[in-house]
Amino acid sequence: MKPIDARADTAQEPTVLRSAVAGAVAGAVGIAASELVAGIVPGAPSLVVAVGSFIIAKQPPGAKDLVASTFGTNDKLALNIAVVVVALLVATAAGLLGRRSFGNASRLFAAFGLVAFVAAALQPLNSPVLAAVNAVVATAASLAALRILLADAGFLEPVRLGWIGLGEDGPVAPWPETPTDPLPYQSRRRFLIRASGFLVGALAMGTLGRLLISRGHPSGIPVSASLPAPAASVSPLAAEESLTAPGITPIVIPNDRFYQIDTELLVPQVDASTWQLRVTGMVDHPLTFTYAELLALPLFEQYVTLACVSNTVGGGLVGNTLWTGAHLKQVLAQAGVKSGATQIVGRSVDGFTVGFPTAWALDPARDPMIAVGMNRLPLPTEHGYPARLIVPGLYGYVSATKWLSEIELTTREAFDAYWVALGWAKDGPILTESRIDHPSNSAHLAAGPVDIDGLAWAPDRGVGKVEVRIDNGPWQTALLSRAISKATWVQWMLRWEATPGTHTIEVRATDGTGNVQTATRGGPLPAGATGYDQVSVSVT
Ligand SMILES: Nc1nc2c(c(=O)[nH]1)N[C@H]1C(S)=C(S)[C@@H](COP(=O)(O)O)O[C@H]1N2
Ligand SMILES: [Mo]
Repeated sequence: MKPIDARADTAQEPTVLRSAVAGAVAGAVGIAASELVAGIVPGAPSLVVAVGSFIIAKQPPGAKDLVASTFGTNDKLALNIAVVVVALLVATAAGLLGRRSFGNASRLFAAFGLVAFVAAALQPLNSPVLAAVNAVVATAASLAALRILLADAGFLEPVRLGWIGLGEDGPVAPWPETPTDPLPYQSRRRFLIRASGFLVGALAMGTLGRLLISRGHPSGIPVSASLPAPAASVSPLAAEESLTAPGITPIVIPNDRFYQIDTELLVPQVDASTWQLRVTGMVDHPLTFTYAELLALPLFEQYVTLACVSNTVGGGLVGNTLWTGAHLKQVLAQAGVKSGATQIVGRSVDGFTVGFPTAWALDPARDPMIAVGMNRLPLPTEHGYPARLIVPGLYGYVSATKWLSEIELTTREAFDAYWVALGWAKDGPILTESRIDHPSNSAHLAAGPVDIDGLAWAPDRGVGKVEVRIDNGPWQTALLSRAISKATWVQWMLRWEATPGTHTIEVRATDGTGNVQTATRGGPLPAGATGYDQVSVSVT
């Protein structure tokens, strides 16, 4: 490289701005390096994700409202971005500190690395060793970049080979008395070139790291391609079990369109060849199943509608699909449930927990399952591969443990599951709900016949009736698809002669026991959202 002649270049006094930029760029280099390590090294946690997950896990009780939406894919992205922004602000502060004392800047970076390490190491799926390695990589990369940039900015002596200036105290390059006599190594051009070079490098490393992380580790865990034939399978759906209307939400949601809710920023990649499911607690015979042993149990299929308690009225956090799995009751019988074991706790490899009454699971009217398949394919990773619980009639947060690792029999009093401890109801029966899918809110329609359609569910009491009313008029009974079972949703439809003007359409469902959906608006905290879904349309 051609030596830079500081006198020919615009030599300048080191500026506050440059130290701030140096800090932020150094922070970006550290974050990007750690993301790259997380992408390349199997098992190394992403520190960004670790800090985000830590925030989700440590939220104050009752705050799921805020975090419920955080579970949506976009909000998870937002949380990741927020973590990066905060980290860059801290790094900027380190840059500013570095003007007076590189030692203090180092300590701030090291403290931040320590926080990221603790956040990562506290999560059950992360290896503390790899978390430590990654935090050290991030800290060292940031410090090296900061040391070089602060020198380029004129705050420190130029970096000599093999020395990144760790622990050095105070600016070692006193500013000369006269601005006409700059130190030879101070150069605005060199600072700009190097800072932008580092930034581009950080973007490249970060992008590559993220890509590798989201595609799973290169040494990727194989997901089994098919399931054994179930001992009992369902027959194809009858024609009456679906309504035909253009664009109507299908009775069975395809796997890639099924809603996803969990506390994970990156879903656990479980290796089914080493995975085990344990049945523990108040049982006569604790059991352990490998994936092969679980698949060797008599498998059965059933359609069950799963819903999220944090779904708002009219929202999409609900889905119906064909699950394949083992009978939970059979596994419990094999284990021998002790009397007094009133709660079944489902634990996930990631530490997430659910809890539901043993009596609910053992009720002869329902067949809860240890599910291994969705729409006749192995569970997708996002939906709990290799196994999860599906308990008809209960919200997911009390029942549907994904990446299941343990079923523990205990008492209701002895344990509060993940969301219950955060202020959500201990019992989570799915409320009777109905939703208008068409027309959409604020739609413009032509006068004449309009088909209104949507879904209604009340697992596992069944849907008895769906009614629609226009502009507070009389409730009109809608046409229903024939319910597959009491545990599934139904489609409904009503033909309406739309007249010019603005109209409000409302829907309500009655469950199989004759109880009408709650009209009062409320929730979703603590037990689910109530109130009727409604849309406004203008007709011309
Ligand atoms: N391990 C684990 N399982 C979990 C959760 C979670 O955060 N972690 N969320 C639960 C919640 S709140 C719901 S609504 C369902 C959603 O299942 P799905 O993502 O397959 O739709 O999973 C449940 N199982
Ligand atoms: Mo949920």
